[in-house]
Amino acid sequence: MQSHTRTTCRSCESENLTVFLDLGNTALADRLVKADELNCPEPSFPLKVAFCADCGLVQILETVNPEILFADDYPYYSSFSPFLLQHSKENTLDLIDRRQLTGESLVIELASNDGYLLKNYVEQGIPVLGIDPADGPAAAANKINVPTRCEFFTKELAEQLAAEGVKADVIHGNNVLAHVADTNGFVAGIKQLLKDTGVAVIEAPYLKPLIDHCEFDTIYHEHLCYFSVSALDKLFRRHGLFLNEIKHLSIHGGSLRLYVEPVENVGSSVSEALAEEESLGMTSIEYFEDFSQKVDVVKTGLTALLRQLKEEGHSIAAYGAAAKGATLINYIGIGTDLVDFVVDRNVHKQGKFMPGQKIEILPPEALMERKPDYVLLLAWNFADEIREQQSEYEAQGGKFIKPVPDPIIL
Ligand code: JHZ
Repeated sequence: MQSHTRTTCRSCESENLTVFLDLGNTALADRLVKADELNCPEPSFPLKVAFCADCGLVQILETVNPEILFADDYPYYSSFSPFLLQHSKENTLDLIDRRQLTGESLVIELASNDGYLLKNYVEQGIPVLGIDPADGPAAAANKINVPTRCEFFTKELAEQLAAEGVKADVIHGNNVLAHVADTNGFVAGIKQLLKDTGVAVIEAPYLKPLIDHCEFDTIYHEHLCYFSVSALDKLFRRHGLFLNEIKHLSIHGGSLRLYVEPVENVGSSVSEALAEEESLGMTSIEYFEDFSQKVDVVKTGLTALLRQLKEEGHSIAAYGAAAKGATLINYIGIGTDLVDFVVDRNVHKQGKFMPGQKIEILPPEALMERKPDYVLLLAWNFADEIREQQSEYEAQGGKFIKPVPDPIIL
């Protein structure tokens, strides 16, 4: 089966779901099109976003088979962003210190990708285990001596590992909780693998900036859930885990780092966030009701801006063959009539084409070679890093366009 449509909440299984945004039938954001596939039909799936009135979880209704979503040629490699590498290193050094980790400890990462995070523990002599279902990134991790099992993390795998005596002091899970179809099984698996004194440190994009800054492009089939603190709190408690601390992070347009433990010790960061969400009304559907209109304002504004630039005779390219870029260009309808090419540092993406709109992906050097007048920042979350690298392009008169929350020329 390629996909199925849910009628109950991914967390609490209530039927009280209300759809507040429909992005239409959409191609898969990380399924880049190869040159010899350009004339083949592309699979596309509904992308409807709903709110659960019982536990407050925002979620998409369609579940695409993970074997299709995270297939062998899954192109996302964490190590292409120096900012992400630095961010991950600081996280590990902080935990080594806070939890007094040693050569006797064990750190597990779920969705460990190419070993970008665990390698920091390996360097300090701390034992690690990576678990990731994507062949390419998992092989890259093993190559740099980050032991990695190429598998999906499920409740069953957790039971198997626990039976082998594997118990972790720290479990990392960055940008994975929102990706798993069996949300409850995944959290139950974490509980199973965590020592009584252990901590799960989980990063996930935060629902509040998504709504406040109209980051609708971060919605795609890989992201099944869009978490508020209150929905997370309920999810963990159901499995005997407690969300004791959160940190707000700027990464990916605004994320949360969650510190989750088997013992209850809720700090002020969590109680304050719960109170804020309650007072803002994020725990009821009204908060989300005008989101669809806000998305259409971005659509109209960005289309008008790009069309005007084209009419004035300017050339436009885009930066970042990001998954979020696929949602943006496909929902707004930005094709090769507006954008000539996309650049991306990730060598696994170069030479392929964006899903849906089939815009060619080239190395970043193409910007200086072809000198487009404008560059649409599809990876707007890395705007500062990208502009720093491309300072020569800007110095020579090139301009960047940031699409959200309001399309602007930087
Ligand atoms: P980036 C990914 O989404 C995929 P994407 C995934 N589904 C997820 O959950 C989120 O991350 C969190 C490139 N780049 O990271 C690299 C440059 O070329 O925002 C990427 O292709 N030069 C797992 O894909 C893209 O831009 C650079 O200097 O939306 C950025 O994609 C930098 C910094 C990035 O995530």
